[in-house]
Amino acid sequence: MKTIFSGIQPSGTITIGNYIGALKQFVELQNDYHCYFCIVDQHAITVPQDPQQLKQNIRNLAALYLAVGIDPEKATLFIQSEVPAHAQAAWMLQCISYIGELERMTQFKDKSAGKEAVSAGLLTYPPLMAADILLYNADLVPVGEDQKQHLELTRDLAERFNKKYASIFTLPDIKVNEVGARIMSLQEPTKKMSKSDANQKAFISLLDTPKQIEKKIKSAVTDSEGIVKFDKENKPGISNLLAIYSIFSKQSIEELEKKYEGQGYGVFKADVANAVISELTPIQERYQNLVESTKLDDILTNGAEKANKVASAMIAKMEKAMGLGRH
Ligand code: ATP
Ligand code: LTN
Repeated sequence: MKTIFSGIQPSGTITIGNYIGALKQFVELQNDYHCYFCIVDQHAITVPQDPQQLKQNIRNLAALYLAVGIDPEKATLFIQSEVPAHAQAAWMLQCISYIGELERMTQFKDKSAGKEAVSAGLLTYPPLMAADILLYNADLVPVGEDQKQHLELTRDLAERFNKKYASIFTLPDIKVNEVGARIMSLQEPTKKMSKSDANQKAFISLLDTPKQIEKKIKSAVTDSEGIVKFDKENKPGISNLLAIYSIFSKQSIEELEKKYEGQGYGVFKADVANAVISELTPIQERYQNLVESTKLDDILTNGAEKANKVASAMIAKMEKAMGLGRH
């Protein structure tokens, strides 16, 4: 059976972008692959986090993974910082990464732009991500489109290591969904929806109430044409809502375009909101039952134990290959 690894940062409450681009695929994939799903808290601290809030976000994210349908009997769910091998491997991979290639990453450029103090961790984020994936010899990494560049770098680092030291890493392939690989901000539909956006109106979180969802979709930026049609270039706002609606209602974009022919944006937006609400309500109910439970702790402890076994064996191989210690 092939192996999958993917991670989500506990840098806020996950959005419908994370859900559509990542989580929803995870649930389907867990039946056919050996899966590792990670709460990448060490990635989250590459930008400032409030410690109390971070702790809560980690727990919430774990509960949400389960609430959307990740089954701990099938997949290994764990917290990155509870498996020290990630930081150990990241250091070794940093030492074969070039500053130039890290500086070229668009996520680094976006997140550091205009900031006075940029952490070194923001620059060395990709070798940590490569470590996550390579430690488990993952064959496939399901992510949103924004992670393509990081995946390419992961393959480059794996190849470099394999050539220079010993051929121990599997080169992972990226898996991006066709529709919904990039859900856009509701306020600036040319920018990706992001859970850490300062503007709360830009995203819908998985824990938003029906009222909040209705309001956010109602105030989503569109255009003045009044025609419900998919045209990413000229109608990014409506196209984004169509993509969201299509996924939540399981109707094709063409079907939806037909359905709303001759109608304004008001009815369309109300229906988009309803489709989102009806998918999120049962998830939120399951989440409420899990978030404060000891069952959640047991699942995470068990997950970390399983991940530790696999990852520490790979660390031994990496250290041996590089000549570290007394292996
Ligand atoms: P942050 O705002 O803290 O940078 P984020 O919301 O961009 O976080 P991540 O935790 O970095 O999300 O990503 C988790 C997963 O969700 C990744 O696979 C990523 O590609 C996917 N993802 C993130 N945003 C979107 C989006 N707008 N559309 C589709 N997929 C997305
Ligand atoms: N960098 C990713 C999150 C992430 C990840 C991973 C995804 C960290 N490690 C390993 C897939 C595999 C992001 O910002 N979305």
